[in-house]
Amino acid sequence: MSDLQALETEITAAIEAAGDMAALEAVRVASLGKKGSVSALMKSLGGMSPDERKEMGPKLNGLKQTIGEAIAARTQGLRNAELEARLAEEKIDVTLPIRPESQGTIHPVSQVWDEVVQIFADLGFSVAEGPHIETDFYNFEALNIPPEHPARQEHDTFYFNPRDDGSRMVLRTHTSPVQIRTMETEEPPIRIIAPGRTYRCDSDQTHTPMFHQVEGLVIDETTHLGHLKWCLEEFCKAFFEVDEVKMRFRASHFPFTEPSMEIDIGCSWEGGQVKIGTGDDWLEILGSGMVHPKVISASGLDPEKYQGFAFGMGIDRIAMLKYGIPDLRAFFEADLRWLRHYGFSAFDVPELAGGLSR
Ligand code: 2U9
Repeated sequence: MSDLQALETEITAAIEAAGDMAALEAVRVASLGKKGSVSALMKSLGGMSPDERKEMGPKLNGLKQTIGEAIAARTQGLRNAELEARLAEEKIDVTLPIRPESQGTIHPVSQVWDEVVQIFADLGFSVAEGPHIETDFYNFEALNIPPEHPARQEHDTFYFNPRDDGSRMVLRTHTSPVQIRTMETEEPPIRIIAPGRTYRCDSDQTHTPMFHQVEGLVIDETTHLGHLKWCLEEFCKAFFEVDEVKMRFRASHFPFTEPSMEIDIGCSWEGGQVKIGTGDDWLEILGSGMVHPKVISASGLDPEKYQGFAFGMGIDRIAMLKYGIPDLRAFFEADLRWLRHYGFSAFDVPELAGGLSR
């Protein structure tokens, strides 16, 4: 074996044996570095005769290239091994149960929101969403609430600064704009609920500037008041988890429905606790009615062909009723003791088959 071959064998063996990047770098410096063995041989070319140089030059260049390639291959091998080791070490088993010390809870509003969605999904409704910052048209005009209508005062609206054309955007005072937008874009039959945040400039023991509503809308060619009554009765039984519920439909007035009804459910009070379903007392829980023909045509549908019903309720309010929570303002104070007391386990996912709440 020639000296050059012996050197190549020695260096490539050292490259293969390098266990990490630092060891590999040391082999590179010792061979191809400024004072390395191969570099020294390259320098010796200058002192050779032309014939010797002709013979040795290509051999040394070949050696240099072989070592360079061996170093590059080993570098890649070491990087791959490094990555494999990291992946093995940092592997997370997402199927492991959560740590017992985890103290997060699901807020009652989120829980009740999910319960309502589950019940209406079972009745064939889908969930619709829309912007929180709305135009006057979607929040008022299309809902048969023209400027100067007395209902505008009741809505305690948060207005944004006027735009160049004088119009002012509003924080939606109800989720009704979502239904208008749905009627504009979808062909009946329509069966939707619109749960979401709503905003009114009002704050006392029973009102917060931001609160949660869920509204519903059914539009088809022959939808009538009987459908409304059945649907809301089914909702109340499922939500309060009772077999029978006494209901009272009281004539009311909303600009967007005609006729309009407020719905009370029977209840009784035992030891300061309300019992839902039976009894001689009443609790108001819903507003409802047949959608006003003007609202149907403002959304681009033909009121001669289509009719339907709508309803609305406060999620915060029905959460308080169902879970015996006395103070609305505590909902939004982020008090950990309150959340631990009234919050739900993350495993308590509401679903009808297993009972909504356990
Ligand atoms: C369209 C047509 C009709 C939605 C309705 C009510 C009655 C109602 C209140 C309940 C308590 C609001 O949270 S609350 O203060 N809502 O009484 N809402 S009918 O009617 C609509 C909505 C959209 C296109």
